[in-house]
Amino acid sequence: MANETVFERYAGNPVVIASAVPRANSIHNPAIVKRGEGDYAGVFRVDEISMDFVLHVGFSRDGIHWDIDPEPARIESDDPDVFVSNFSYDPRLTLLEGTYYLTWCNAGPQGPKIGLATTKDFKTFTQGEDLLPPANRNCVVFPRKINGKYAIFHRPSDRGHTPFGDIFYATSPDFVHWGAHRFVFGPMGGWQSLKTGPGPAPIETDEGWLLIYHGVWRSCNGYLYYIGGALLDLDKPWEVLYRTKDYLLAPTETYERVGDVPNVCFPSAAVMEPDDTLRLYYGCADTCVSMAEAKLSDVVQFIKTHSF
Ligand code: BMA
Repeated sequence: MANETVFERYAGNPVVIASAVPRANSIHNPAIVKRGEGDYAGVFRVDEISMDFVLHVGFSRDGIHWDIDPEPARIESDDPDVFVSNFSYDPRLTLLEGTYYLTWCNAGPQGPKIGLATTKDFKTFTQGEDLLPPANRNCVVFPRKINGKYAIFHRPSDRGHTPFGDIFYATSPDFVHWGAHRFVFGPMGGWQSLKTGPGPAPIETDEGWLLIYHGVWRSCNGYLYYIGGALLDLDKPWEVLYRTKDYLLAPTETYERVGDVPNVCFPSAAVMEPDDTLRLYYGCADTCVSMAEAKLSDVVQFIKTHSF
């Protein structure tokens, strides 16, 4: 297949399409975790036939065939001032200290902001205060504390189709107060020359934190979304060790090129499988969900040998 270097697309892509949910116009950009053999759970972005953006939970035994709840996820708070917006999109999930942390873009009239909820069973989610105020569109939680603090990558933005995108690192002692923001990296030449943003939860490797991210190139016809990877220092994750100059995946298949927003590969979930296999889930053309696999060691090696 065109442009495959390390990741090999699943031959049955796309794995989830809009017909999985009665009210869906499209389903894409999912957060997915593997809870054990034969037990996958996810939170999917569903753009409804009203074009409200809502989150739906799904379950799967093989990570390929999914049952998506026809009703939106039950994300609840005792505080009426803490609520899920009807413009909720791009969830990310991280298992941290035995609890799943869900972050998503909980956009409001003041712009995109980062929502936060936790769950242990994916049946109900307890919503907390928004993790970050406007304008911020991407946030993912690290799977462990770093130097005694909780840690995130996030991506400040504007209210619109943000023509910039730099990834920042921040920490918190209590998951409430976030600070010590450090610039990690931003746009560089080629396919990532307009903006960048963090994808799935960082994966700890011997060579540093693996961050799979999206990079955007602006052509005369609009934005194109690509998938890249970076290795970041384990103790100082704002320090970039290596970062792909060549992309890991680009929109070339019909289901990546054609849809509500054409030419989009948007990485949002990564699952480790037996035999060092990394399974990457990504949204395609803001319309459906696809999957690609690679050996984790090959991804790390590719990033090291195809870096700036
Ligand atoms: C980004 C996000 C994603 C989307 C992408 C392409 O800004 O909104 O949800 O997949 O644009 O439209």
